[in-house]
Amino acid sequence: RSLRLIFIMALTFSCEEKKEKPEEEPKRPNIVFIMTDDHAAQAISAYGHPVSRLAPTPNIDRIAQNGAKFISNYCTNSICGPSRAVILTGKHSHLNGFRMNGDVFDGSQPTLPKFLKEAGYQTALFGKWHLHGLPEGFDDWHILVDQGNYYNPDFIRGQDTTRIEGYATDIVTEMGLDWLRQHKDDTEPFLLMVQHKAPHRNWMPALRHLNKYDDVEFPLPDTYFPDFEDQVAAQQQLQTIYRDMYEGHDLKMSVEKGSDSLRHNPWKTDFKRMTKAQRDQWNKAYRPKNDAFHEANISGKELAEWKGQRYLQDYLATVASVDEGVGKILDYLEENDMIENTIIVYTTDQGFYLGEKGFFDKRFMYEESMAMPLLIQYPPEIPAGSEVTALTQNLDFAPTFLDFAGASIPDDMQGKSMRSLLSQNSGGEDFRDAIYYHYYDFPAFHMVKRHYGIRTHRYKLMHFYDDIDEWELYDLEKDPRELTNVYNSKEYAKVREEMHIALDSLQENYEVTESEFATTPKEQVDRAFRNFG
Ligand code: SGN
Ligand code: CA
Repeated sequence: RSLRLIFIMALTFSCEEKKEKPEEEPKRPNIVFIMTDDHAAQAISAYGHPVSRLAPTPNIDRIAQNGAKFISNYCTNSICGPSRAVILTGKHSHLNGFRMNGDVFDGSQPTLPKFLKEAGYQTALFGKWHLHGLPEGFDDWHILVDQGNYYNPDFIRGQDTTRIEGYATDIVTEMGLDWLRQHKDDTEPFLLMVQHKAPHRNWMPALRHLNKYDDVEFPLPDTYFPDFEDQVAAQQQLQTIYRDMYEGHDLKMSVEKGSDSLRHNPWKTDFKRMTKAQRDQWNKAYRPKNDAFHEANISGKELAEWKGQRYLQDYLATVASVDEGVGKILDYLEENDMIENTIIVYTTDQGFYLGEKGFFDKRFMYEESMAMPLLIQYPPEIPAGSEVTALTQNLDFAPTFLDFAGASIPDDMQGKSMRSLLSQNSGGEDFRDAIYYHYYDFPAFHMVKRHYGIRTHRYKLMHFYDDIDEWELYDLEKDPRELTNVYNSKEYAKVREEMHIALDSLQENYEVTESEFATTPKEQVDRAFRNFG
């Protein structure tokens, strides 16, 4: 009998212990991180740009309505791999070692997923990786090969590469949902990264969206035909829509009326990999609009504007499937009671041009490409509909997630946790005075010169170097579109001096050394062999 009593007491004790335990442990939220590739803020209706009003993103906007919209979030280096490496490490490119696409990410270094794993999180990643080498620190992953393809993309998992039939955005969304279904009842919190190819070049919409915006006329920016006075690097870039886009590959223009053969299409694989049924449906949708173009017989300015329209129609149609995918993930989390304990993030690897300055692509430290849309919801801590005006960067993502997870933030991470900004809903003007930027990938596609610089709430100072030596200074309050370089204006002499001092001190704080500005022998060799397309 006494044995039985001891047994019952022990049982009661252990039950009590079990009952009490969850209350003692701080609740650690799940993190669902959805990141696209090249999604301009101008194409997210929560940001209110006229283009996005004609192509709204109601599901992405739900995150802004439920939580916070960042108004001044920027990347440190506006290009895919580098931005992803900054997100994973919380360190600028010169310290994480991935300065330009084509570098290989040192996967042995400490990263966000590794720290979260140590803290007891499950970690998973699906979709675009683009850091060359395989993901480390994830329990489960399935990545697109290199840039990924829109149709029937190849995915790597472990040692295997498999082609999956379908549309990349839908496949990646489904992988994320599948993972959620399998793990929704697990007791450990998780980090799930869902990373899309869309809306990256060459902007191929899903079959269901091939004609989505045919009847919409999007406003082209009033800087569509710029003169680039005192902007030497901008004069020399190769990312102008009506001059540098490939008429076949990018703009899907046919060689002549009645034909489905594409004009200049150097990378055949994007279309060749489609099944016959997909290609037939594609041609059926594009043939009439291409024929109408040939009939119109336009040239000059009119042709340049037509190209801008075709670009926006396709680009925004690829965004449509992203928005649908975000909606599915949000619905799933809502229906399964996971909203209260999940931080949901929507962002993209960098900003993008939708015709501003005549551009597509990114790379420049100018606003459109440096800005990174960022929306975060987490109802227990973030008031619905907040706006954060603090100067934040992708550098801050890892520290923020670690903070929410209750894990310690390593001293050598260069970003700051944004958690206090989110919970206070105070805007956070004093979070940071200035941010640092450095783009290295020259010569390369689009030929944007190497440059670095500083942005404060009001001013931006940039230095283009390597094969040129040009400084630019902008007063963003008076000139938000960065059309007038005031670097040599007397009126701004004092600002210029202060910005130089601030830049020097920022570089010192971020441990930027002289070697950052040199061309390495490897790059010199690359220059000789690179194919600029
Ligand atoms: C590809 C694109 C470029 C783009 C780079 C980098 N050409 O090379 O236009 O700038 O990727 O993009 S493509 O026609 O082959 O798509 S990034 O998002 O990966 O940085
Ligand atoms: Ca990108």
